[in-house]
Amino acid sequence: MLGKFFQKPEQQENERVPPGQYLAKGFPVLTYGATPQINTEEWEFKVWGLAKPATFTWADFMALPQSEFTADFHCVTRWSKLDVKWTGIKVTDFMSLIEVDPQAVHVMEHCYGGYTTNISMADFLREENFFAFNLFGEPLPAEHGGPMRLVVPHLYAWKSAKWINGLEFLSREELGFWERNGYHQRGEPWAEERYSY
Ligand SMILES: Nc1nc2c(c(=O)[nH]1)N[C@H]1C(S)=C(S)[C@@H](COP(=O)(O)O)O[C@H]1N2
Ligand SMILES: [Mo]
Repeated sequence: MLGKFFQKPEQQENERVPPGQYLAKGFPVLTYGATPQINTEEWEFKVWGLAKPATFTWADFMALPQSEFTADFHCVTRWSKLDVKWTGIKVTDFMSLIEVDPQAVHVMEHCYGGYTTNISMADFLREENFFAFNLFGEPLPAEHGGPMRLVVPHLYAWKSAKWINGLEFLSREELGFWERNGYHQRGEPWAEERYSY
């Protein structure tokens, strides 16, 4: 694991690196399948299921408050990257635009390209979650999920859907792509919730 692509955390970084993780040099790209190429003019974002169906454009998102975020990023394949700098829109600000049925307890994140991942409402609605469109001051590159991705810092990064284009609100938990293929339903890195078996 160590060598060209990984390094042992420095002492002061140690307490920020969850068990079983190594620091990546650079920012690896982890994608299952091809990278969708979506421009902001054609980009659309939908909500459905236990929510009033609605469609949003890039301009609708850009009209929401924007902030800078610094967050640590933990991939279940054992690399972590500390202090990733993003610009984005808080999930809680976006949620003020939509009407969700109080019966909704889970959310399926949908993406261009067909990737899905599930998250509980409680994990989704956390203050620190955001939709990101800039990475280190540049427009988010397509391979990292541009033009827009979700970032959920407190869970393994497979929950941070790249090319996100929809939220399906659910009355019960359903499993997304990796969760159906053996990954943990929740994926909390400090508890090493890697696999469901
Ligand atoms: N749409 C989509 N989102 C995705 C993935 C993917 O394959 N497709 N991979 C996930 C995984 S496993 C990780 S670790 C992170 C990687 O993000 P990065 O490529 O920007 O490092 O994106 C997550 N989001
Ligand atoms: Mo990952």
